[in-house]
Amino acid sequence: MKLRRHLISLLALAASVSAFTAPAVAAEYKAEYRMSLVLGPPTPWGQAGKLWAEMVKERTQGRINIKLYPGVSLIQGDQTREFSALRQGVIDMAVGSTINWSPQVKELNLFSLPFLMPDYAAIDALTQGGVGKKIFTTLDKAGVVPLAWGENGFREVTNSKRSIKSPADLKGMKIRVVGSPIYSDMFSAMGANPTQMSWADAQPALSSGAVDGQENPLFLFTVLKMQNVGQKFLTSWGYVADPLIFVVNKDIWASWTPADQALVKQAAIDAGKAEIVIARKGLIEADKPVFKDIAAMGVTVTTLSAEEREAFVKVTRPVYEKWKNTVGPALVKEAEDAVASRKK
Ligand code: X2X
Repeated sequence: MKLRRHLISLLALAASVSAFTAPAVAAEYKAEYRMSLVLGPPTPWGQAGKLWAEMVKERTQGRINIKLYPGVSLIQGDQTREFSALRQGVIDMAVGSTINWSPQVKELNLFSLPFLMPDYAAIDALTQGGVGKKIFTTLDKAGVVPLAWGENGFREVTNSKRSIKSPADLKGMKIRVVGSPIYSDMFSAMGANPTQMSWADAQPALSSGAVDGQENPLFLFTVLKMQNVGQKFLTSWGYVADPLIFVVNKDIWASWTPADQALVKQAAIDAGKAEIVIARKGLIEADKPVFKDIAAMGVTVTTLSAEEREAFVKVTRPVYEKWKNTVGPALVKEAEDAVASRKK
């Protein structure tokens, strides 16, 4: 009897020791992790996700398998809910646009301040410097683990009606804008008639003519052949550029060993760098072949002179001032200084 009791308590001890040590030895890994993306692999954004997933699988020797969910399909296409879904664990990881997460993380509106970033060097000065670090601290506090930067790109405006050279040309034009309110403010300030909708809803709205125009990086124009849905006019104005951010849900991150965390982070950094090169291809060369390709599709391409551009800067300035307070004046000042002293 005594021996039996002794044996039972020994067994209980063994069980509790193994329960205690088990997570450290082999954390609970899921068979598959779910990565959310708005755009799929034909686009640079989709490539960012694909490259990250492939590098992670290879470098963790298959311990971490990631499936891509483009079209934000885990949240039925409602891209402005992506950040909340990430925090809640509906999504395990994402390569997401600062625009779509701005409703939850107000500092991310920084990248949507009109005409803050005049060129690619300006984007880099923000994402690769102190501003980028502050944004990552903010994201960490907001409940996700930020790992690396990628790029959606400069957003250019296209439409089915006429060439846009001045704000007057936009007057009354129905423009699809993303679900982040600063975009409605900007297009209203320019005299257009902005309509907020998800990217999923934007495509049929363009085809049916329910909206006259849209704004997005040019690779999307080419991939979707937007000239076939009536988008005959393109203006290159570079008013905003949206970076992408590679993130992981906090609980998922904590479930991985430190060695795997390091592999996932380095893979995100490497995939981000590679994707930024892809996103800029055809746009940074002196002859900008992407514009030529689009013109060859029968689209009228307008490039603004410095004075023409200035007219857009001027009408959107009140929007900049209003949103500067939402983003935080100190962060905006730091960003303006970083842009002013950028290496060109
Ligand atoms: O909805 C858009 O315009 C897109 C695809 O660029 C974003 O997700 C921000």
